[in-house]
Amino acid sequence: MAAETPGNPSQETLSNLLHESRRFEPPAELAAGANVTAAAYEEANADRLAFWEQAADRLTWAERWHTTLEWNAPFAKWFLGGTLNVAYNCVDRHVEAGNGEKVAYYWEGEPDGDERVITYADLQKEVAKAANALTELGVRKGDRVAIYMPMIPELPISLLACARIGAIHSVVFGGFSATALRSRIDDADAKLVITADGGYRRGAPSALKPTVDEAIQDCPGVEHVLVVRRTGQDVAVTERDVWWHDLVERQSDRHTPEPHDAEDPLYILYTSGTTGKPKGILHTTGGYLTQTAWTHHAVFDLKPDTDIYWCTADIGWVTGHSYIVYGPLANGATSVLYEGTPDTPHRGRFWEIVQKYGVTILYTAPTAIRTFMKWGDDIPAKFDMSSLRVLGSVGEPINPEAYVWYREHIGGDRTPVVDTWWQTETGAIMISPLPGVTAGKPGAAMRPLPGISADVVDDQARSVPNGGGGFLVIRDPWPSMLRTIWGDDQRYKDTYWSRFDGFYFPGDGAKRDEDGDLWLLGRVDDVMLVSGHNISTTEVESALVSHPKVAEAAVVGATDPVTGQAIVSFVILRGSADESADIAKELRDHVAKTLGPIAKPRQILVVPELPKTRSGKIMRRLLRDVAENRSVGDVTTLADSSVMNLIASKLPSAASED
Ligand code: 6R9
Repeated sequence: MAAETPGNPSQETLSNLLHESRRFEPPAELAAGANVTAAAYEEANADRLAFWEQAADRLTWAERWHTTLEWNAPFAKWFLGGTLNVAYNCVDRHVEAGNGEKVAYYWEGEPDGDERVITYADLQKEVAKAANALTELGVRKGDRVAIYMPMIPELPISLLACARIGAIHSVVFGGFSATALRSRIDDADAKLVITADGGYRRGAPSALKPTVDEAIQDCPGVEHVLVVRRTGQDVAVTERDVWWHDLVERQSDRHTPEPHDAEDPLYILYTSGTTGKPKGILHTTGGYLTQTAWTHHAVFDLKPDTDIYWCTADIGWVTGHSYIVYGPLANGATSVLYEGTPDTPHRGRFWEIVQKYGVTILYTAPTAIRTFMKWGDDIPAKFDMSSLRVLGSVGEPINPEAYVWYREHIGGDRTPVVDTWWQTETGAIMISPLPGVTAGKPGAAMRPLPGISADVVDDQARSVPNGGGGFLVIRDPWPSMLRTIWGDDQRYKDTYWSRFDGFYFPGDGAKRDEDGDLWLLGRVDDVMLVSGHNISTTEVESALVSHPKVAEAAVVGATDPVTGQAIVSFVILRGSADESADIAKELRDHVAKTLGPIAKPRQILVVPELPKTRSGKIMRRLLRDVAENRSVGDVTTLADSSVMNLIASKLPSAASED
C-alpha cells in the first residue's frame, strides 16, 4: 500500500514525533531458558488456530472441543463442544498433581503484621466450602453474583466459587458509590451480593456494607447479601444478610466440580465508558482461560516452581481478574496479594513487600511508576530488590522516561520491562514484548503476541507504512475476546465493529515505527488537532516527562483562534524539583526541542495532582473543561473529586504565557 505523502499534514492520520533510540536486549540467561521463543511467532503465523489449540491443551478439559473457532462476525465461539471447569483448572488439578503444599497466595493486609499464607490445598478447601455455601443460598448455574469487596482472600475465593458452580460473577470495584453499584446490580439482575463489613484503606477501616445496603434498597431481585467480617466495624444486619463465618465455615470442604461448556459465561465486568450506562463486558470460559494462562506464561516467563509473582492491581479491574486470579492460578503460580495502598504506612511499602517475599515478577501501572518517580529515587534504594527479574506495565502508555526509571531504580538495570497493551474487552494481553525474545524500546508495546493480528490503519482502513500513525485495529478473533455486551448485542456491534468494516476497533491510536514496532498513543478521542496536525497526547506527555523536573504530565487540546486547537499541559514536578519562575518557558522549549515546534504547548500549568479514574487513568476530558474555561463536567468516576478544585485554582497564572 502506498505511503501517505510525508509532510502533507492534511493526509496524515496521526503524527509520529517522538524518536527513541535506547534499546535493551533480553538478558542472556533469561533468553536461554525462556518459556517462549521466537519460534512461537512463526508457528502462529503458519497456523493461528493450531497455535491456540496448543495453548488450550495447557488446560485440563473434561471433554475436548471439536471445532476450534466459529466466527459469525462479530460473534465468536471458541473451542466448541469442549467442556471444562475453570476452578478445577485453577485449583484442584494442582493439588492432584502433588502441589497442594505449594503457596497460591501470600496475602498481605494493609495493617502491619496482617498476613495469611494460602496453599493450593487450602484454596481447594476454601473454594469448595464457598461453592457449597452459594448452592445453599440457592445460587445456580447462570445466576449472577455481584461482588463488592476489599482485597482479601475471600475475594478470589468468591470468584472461583462462582466459576466452579457456573454462576456468573460481576465484580464491582470497592471504591464505587452506591449508585454505581446499584446500576451494575440492576443491569446484571444479580440475586446475591458478596461483600465485607469494610476494608483497610490508608491506615483506617473503610466501610463497604452500608454502601451495599443503600445500593440494594430498591433491588428486590437480590435475595441475600453474604458478608465477610474483615474490620469488625459495626454494621446493620437485616434479614437478607448472612455472615460468611456462619454460613461458609460450616460447609463441607469437598465439592465435585462439574464441567461447563467452553462458551458458558464466566463473568461480566463493567467498563465505565464516558457516556451513558456502563457496558457489561461478557467473558466465557474456555477461550478466556486459554489466553490468560498462555499470556501469563509467555509474557512474564513464569516459572511456577521458583517465581514469586505480584500484580499490584485491584481484582475489581480486569487486570486483577486475568492476572491475579485466572492466569496465575491456571499456571500454578505463587502470587502476592496486597490489600492496601503504596504509601501506607510509608512510601516504601511496595519495596518492603518485594524484599519480604523475594518477588521475582512485578506487574504494575504507569500511574504508580510516575508516583514513585515523584516520591524520589532514595525510597526504593533502601530495599533489597535483587530478586526481581521481569517487570510489567499496564493501563496507560508508559512514557519512555518512566520505563527507564522503572528498569533502573526498581529493576536494578537488569530486568526487562514488558509494556502490555490490552483492555477489559480483550480479556488478556494482546500486544507486548516477550522478555526472552524482544529487545525492549522504552515506551513501545512492540509486537502483537503470537496468534494476535493487530494492525495500524488510516481512516480508510488501509495499513499505515512504517513510520506512520493511525488507528489500532485487531483483524482476527482471539480466544479471550469479549463475546458481547451483556444484554445488548447491538451496542456491542456499534461500539467495536462499526468504525472499520470487519475489524475490531479498540478506540486507541498507535504508530508503527521504522522497524515495524507498535507504540500506543492513547485514546483517539484525546487526539489534538493543531494547525492541521493530529498530535497524540501521549507523545507530548512523554516529552514533558523526559524533562528532569517533571514527574507526570497530562495534555489536552483547547480551542484556539489561530491553530484550531492549542496544547495545554498540566504537570506535576518531581519531589526534588523547585518551581522556578521560568519553568513554563523551560518546559515549552524542551518540548519544542524534543518533538518539534508544532508540539510546543501554548500553556503549562504546574499542579499538585491530576484527575484520575479509580484505576489510575488520567481523565483528560475534565482537564479540557478547565483549559477551555468551562465548568467541569461529570466527576463521578474521579478517584478524588477535590483535585479539580486544586487544579482550577491554578488557572489564573496560566494566562500569562505568550
Ligand atoms: C488492561 C486495562 C483499556 C485501555 C486501553 C488503552 C489503555 C492499557 C496500555 C494502554 C497504552 C498500554 N491501555 N494498557 N495504553 N499502553 N500498555 O487497562 O484495561 O481498564 O479496560 O483499559 O487502557 O487506552 O484501551 P481497561
